[in-house]
Amino acid sequence: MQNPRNRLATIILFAFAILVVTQTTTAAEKLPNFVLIFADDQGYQDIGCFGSPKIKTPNLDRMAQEGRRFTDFYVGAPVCSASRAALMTGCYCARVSVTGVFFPNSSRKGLHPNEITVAEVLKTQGYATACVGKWHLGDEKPFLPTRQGFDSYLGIPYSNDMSITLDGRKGPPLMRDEEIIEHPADQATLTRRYTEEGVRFIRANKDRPFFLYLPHTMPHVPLFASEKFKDTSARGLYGDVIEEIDWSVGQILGTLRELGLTENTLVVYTSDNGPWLSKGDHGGCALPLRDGKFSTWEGGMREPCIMWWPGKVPAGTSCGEVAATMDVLPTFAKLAGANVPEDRIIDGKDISPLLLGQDGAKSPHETYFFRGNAVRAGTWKLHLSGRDTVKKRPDQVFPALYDLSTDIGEDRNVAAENPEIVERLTKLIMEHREEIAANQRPAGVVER
Ligand SMILES: [Ca+2]
Repeated sequence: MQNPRNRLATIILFAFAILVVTQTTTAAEKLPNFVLIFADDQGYQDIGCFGSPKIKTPNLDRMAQEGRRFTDFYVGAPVCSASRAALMTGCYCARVSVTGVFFPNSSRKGLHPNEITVAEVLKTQGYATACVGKWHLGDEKPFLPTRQGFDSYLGIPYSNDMSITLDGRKGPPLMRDEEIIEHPADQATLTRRYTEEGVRFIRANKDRPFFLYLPHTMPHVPLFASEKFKDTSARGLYGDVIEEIDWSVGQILGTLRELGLTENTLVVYTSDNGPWLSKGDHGGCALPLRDGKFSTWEGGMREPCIMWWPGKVPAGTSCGEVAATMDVLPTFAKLAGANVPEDRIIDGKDISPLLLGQDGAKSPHETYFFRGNAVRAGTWKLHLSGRDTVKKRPDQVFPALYDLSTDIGEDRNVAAENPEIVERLTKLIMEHREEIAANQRPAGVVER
């Protein structure tokens, strides 16, 4: 028999233990899920609620009605690999020395395995993680998603116009984890199969925090739509492809609704870079922005973006503050209670005040740099150089200054009228170049 004092102590200890267990469980239950849907080469205008005159996107439009559109949302580069490096690491792509595009079997390069991806950050909080779609941060084994924080992978590891030859057959491979399971990949079924894989992952992990990264292979050329969507859009095959991705978004959000996960899941939709304009009808549209993929004009790096989290992200709103894909890592970390790496420079910032619609929330970026040759500061954008990929402008001179608040199409160069602003922004670009050069980390290289 315990004496009364010991019994009281035992009871208090027991009650305290229950409290601790309960609080820990509650905290674990409250960790939000993340779904990041990343299209490939989709233009600023290629969603109904971003102004597409012909492409029908009822699911993305509903996502925007129930969530928040970001109108001034940027990617890290106007090409695939570099853009993905910024998204995954929370850094300017030059910081991690991934500024171009990786090719299979030739470059032997990839995002350095020592880089800490958003998936690795979330793993520290016990998240289930999956990458479904196009990786494009290196196809050698040490660079694959399974080596960068993702529990599983299904997809083509690079662009769908890149090819390898196996047993005399050419084309891109479909991989599961680290093995090729289909070659060449049956591209007309990819969007559907990625969607099914994503839905399966959400269902399997509905009772624990999860991160689904869904970087679609489409609408990068060559375009493929399934039989159900082929020849259905008023915008031709490109429209078919986007409308199938829109269907996919509907499947993902519908699954979250069905499982009762809507109030605990942040879904982000955007694209890796602007439209490939030289592909004509098979490319997208970035209007009213200037130019597209490969360029640092707005059309190359400003993307349509929708964030959705019913009850948290204010419904039916839009945000015109500057935000970027490199903000994803610090923002997800903040919302998941995870630490942002402190042993290295991370350029991205926590934009949760913007997505949660906090009163008076402002962009954390006083400056945003475009490949080290342009900068946006407030509504000013200065280019020290640049090129147009389709509509050539022989009269273009540099430095070129635009006020995006009145000239979103970067059409009227007002550098001559604003020498002090040109001088100030030029200095910022120079300082940025020097800072990156002094604090650059290497890409990964496989020795053979
Ligand atoms: Ca791309």
